[in-house]
Amino acid sequence: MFIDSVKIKVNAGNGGNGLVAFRREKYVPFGGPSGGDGGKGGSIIFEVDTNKSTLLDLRYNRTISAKNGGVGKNKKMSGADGDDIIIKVPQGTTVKDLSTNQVIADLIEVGQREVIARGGRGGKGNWHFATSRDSAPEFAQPGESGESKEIQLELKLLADVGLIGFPSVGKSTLLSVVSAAKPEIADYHFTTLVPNLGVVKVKDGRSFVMADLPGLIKGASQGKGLGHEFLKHIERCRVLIHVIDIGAIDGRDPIEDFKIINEELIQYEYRLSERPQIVFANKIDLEGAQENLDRFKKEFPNIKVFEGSAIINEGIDKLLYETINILSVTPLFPLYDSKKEDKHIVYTYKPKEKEIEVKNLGNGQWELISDKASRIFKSINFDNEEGYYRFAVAMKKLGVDDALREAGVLEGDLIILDDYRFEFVE
Ligand SMILES: Nc1nc2c(ncn2[C@@H]2O[C@H](COP(=O)(O)OP(=O)(O)OP(=O)(O)O)[C@@H](O)[C@H]2O)c(=O)[nH]1
Ligand SMILES: [Mg+2]
Repeated sequence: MFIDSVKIKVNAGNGGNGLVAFRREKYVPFGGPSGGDGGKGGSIIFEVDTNKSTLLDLRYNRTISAKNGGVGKNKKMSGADGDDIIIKVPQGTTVKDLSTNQVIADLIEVGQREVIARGGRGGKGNWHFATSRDSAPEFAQPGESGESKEIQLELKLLADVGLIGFPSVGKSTLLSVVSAAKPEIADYHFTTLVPNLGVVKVKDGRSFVMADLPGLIKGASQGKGLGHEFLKHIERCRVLIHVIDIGAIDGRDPIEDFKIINEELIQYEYRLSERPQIVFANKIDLEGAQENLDRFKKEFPNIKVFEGSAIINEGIDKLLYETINILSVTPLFPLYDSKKEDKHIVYTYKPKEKEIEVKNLGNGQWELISDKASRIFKSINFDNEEGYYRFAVAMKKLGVDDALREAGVLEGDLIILDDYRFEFVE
C-alpha cells in the first residue's frame, strides 16, 4: 500500500540523573564525593532509506520512544546512555512539527540523517559540585528531559519531471513507453491512484526520473478528485509535461482542458505554475486530432506544442530531448524557503515554550522546569530582599506555586530551578 502521510509522536529519552554518593574506603575517614553523571537519553533520528517507497510501516506505529539514560553510578562512573532509535524513511520525506506547523527536516539526500527529537543530557554527579566551601555536596544535577514532538511525515516524491493532465489523456501510457515502469493503463478515469516513477533514458545517454500522477480535474487544488492529495508530488518536479488528449476522445475540448489544469496549478499553494511546462498533445493518431491541434496552436500562438502518440510511440523522442534540455538549465525549486539556496536545511524552527514541569527527584527534592521561570530568575537581582520578594510574586503569577502544590510539593521541600535552589514556603 502506498501511504504518503502519517502523524506520529516521537519521544526522545530523558537524561539520567546525576548521583549523590561518597567514596567509602578503608582507612579513609571522609571520602570525597564520587557520584557519577547520568547517561544521555536516546534520540529519535530519521534516515533516508532508498529501498523504502512508502510510509506504510509508520502508520501502525503511532508512538516511538527512545530509552532514558541511566542514573549515574558510584566511583564517578557515568550511567548508561539510552540507545538512539533510527527510523528509516523513503527519500523525499518531510517532517513537520505539529505544534508549530514548521517543517523541521526535509530528507532528500541518500543516507541523509536528521535528529528529530533530541535525547536529554545526563545530569552531573555530585563530585562536580565540590568546592572549597562545600567539599561534600549533597546534591547532583537531574537529567534533562528528552524532546517530545507530535509530527507529521509527508512523502513528496523526488522526480525531475511530473506528468500532469486530465484523467485518461495517456499519462501512464507515456511513462510506460519511455521507461521500464509498468503503470496500469485503462480507458476509465482515475486508473492511476498512486504516483508511479520511472527512469527515462534519452537516446544521447542522459537520463531523468519521471513521475506519472493521478489525473487532475477542475477543483483539484481545492481537493476535488484525487488532485490535492497528489499535487504535492509535483512540488519537487523541476519540469512538468502537460499531457492533453488532442483527439478529444472523451468529448472534452483540449483547449478548455489546458486552461483548467493551469488554473488549478495557479490556485495550488506551492507555485506550481512557475515550473517550466512542456505541452504534449497526445493521441494525434485519432480522427479530428489534427484539427484540434491547429485550433490549439492558434489559441496559444506563443506556446510550443509537441504532438505525438504515446501508444504508437510517435513524436516521443523529440519530446524527451526538449525535456532533458530544459531540465539541464532548470534549478531545483526549494519547497520551503525561496530565499535560501540550501534547500534542505530549512526553515525557522521555533520550539514552543515549555509550560511548567515539575519532576520529583525524591527525598523532598523537586526540579522545576520552565523556560519562563528561568528567564525571570535570570532577570532579577537577588542582592537585596526585594529581589526575593519580586521573584516569589512572579512565580505565583506564573502559576508555579499551584503547579508545585499539584505535583505534591510540601512546605520545606527543596526546589531546584537550573542552578538555583530554594525552599518551598506556603
Ligand atoms: N488512440 C490513442 N489512445 C491512447 C494513446 N495514449 C493512451 N491512449 C489510451 O487512453 C486510455 C487512457 O490511458 P492512460 O495512460 O491510462 O491515461 P492516464 O492519463 O494515465 O489516465 P488516469 O490514470 O486515469 O489519469 C487508454 O485506453 C490508452 O490505451 C494514444 O496515443 N492514442
Ligand atoms: Mg494513469
